[in-house]
Amino acid sequence: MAFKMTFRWYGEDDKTTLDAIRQIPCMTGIVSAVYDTPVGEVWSEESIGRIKKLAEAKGLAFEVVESVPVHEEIKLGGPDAERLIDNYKENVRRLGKAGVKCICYNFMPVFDWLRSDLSKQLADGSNALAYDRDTVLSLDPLKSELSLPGWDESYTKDGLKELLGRYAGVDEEKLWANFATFLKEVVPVAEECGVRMAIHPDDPPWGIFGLPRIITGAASFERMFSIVDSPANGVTFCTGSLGVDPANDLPAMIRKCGDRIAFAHLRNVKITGDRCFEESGHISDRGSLDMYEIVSALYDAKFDGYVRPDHGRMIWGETGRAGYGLYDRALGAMYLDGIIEAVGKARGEYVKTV
Ligand code: DNO
Repeated sequence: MAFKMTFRWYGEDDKTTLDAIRQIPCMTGIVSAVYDTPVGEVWSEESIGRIKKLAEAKGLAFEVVESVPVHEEIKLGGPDAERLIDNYKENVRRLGKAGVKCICYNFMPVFDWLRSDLSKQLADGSNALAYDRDTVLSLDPLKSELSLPGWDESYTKDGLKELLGRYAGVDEEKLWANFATFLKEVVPVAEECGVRMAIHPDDPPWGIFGLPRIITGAASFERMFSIVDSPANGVTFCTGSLGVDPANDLPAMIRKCGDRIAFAHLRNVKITGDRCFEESGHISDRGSLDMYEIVSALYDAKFDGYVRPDHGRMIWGETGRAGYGLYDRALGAMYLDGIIEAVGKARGEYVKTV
């Protein structure tokens, strides 16, 4: 059992520096990715090696990649899918060779995570990401000037229109079939390389803009495990993504699939209405999720993997990448570390995060 505390770092352009990250007392490593290569292509060993070298020079490990993005052609099952899956496998091999143990990815068509507001003012004067169902329903991605955190900025309006058009023929079952093809090809390679694939749930866990979304709760996990039964076919248990659907009983899900959780994104969310939520501070008291119960369930499941605080609010006047400032994520990490220590010591099972 192990909880290895990590922090997401967006590379050398990130305002949050490795020097800052190393000063958060519980940090063991960073979570990062190669950002200089177009989606779908093979990452150079130099670029991978550079992240590792920079991190290790600051005493931080580089064992988790978030993300190796899955090209839309693969999700669509398009004519170029086979070549792109081969590239993906090559990335898994190269990352494994560089010491990476866990690869976070997602299978969300077109959009990654989606919010209607990137800086909603909270009662304490901080601001955070929020999602309002009616606002999202009123949006037309082809018309509105959207700037979304998970949005691939490289889409032109025409490119996006064409892409959305191609998805018109892809329902949930078709997406599952394409996902199965991907898993059957990639998971065995990961297993061979000592890497665990960790799918990130859809965020939010329901369909948007008419696009199918399939990784939404306990049944999705069971279905994907049945496609390829391997410890390398794992999940990123993102409490904030799964937790906005009250039907998801997170501690129960953790107890059920705990040995498949390779990576845990631990953050709180406050459900403010039907399909409406805001991202609160990490502590249980501020949100709808009980973080103590979640950590306890991870202990019950004999969790052995990486943990990271997730989106933070913007506090103390900080500005920067929505959800990914330094201060509130650092507070979150320390809070989580405290719970991990307290639960672990009470059970006589505490394994230090560092
Ligand atoms: C958002 C992140 C996601 C995540 C991807 C994984 O903050 O959790 O963008 O990195 O979905 O592929």
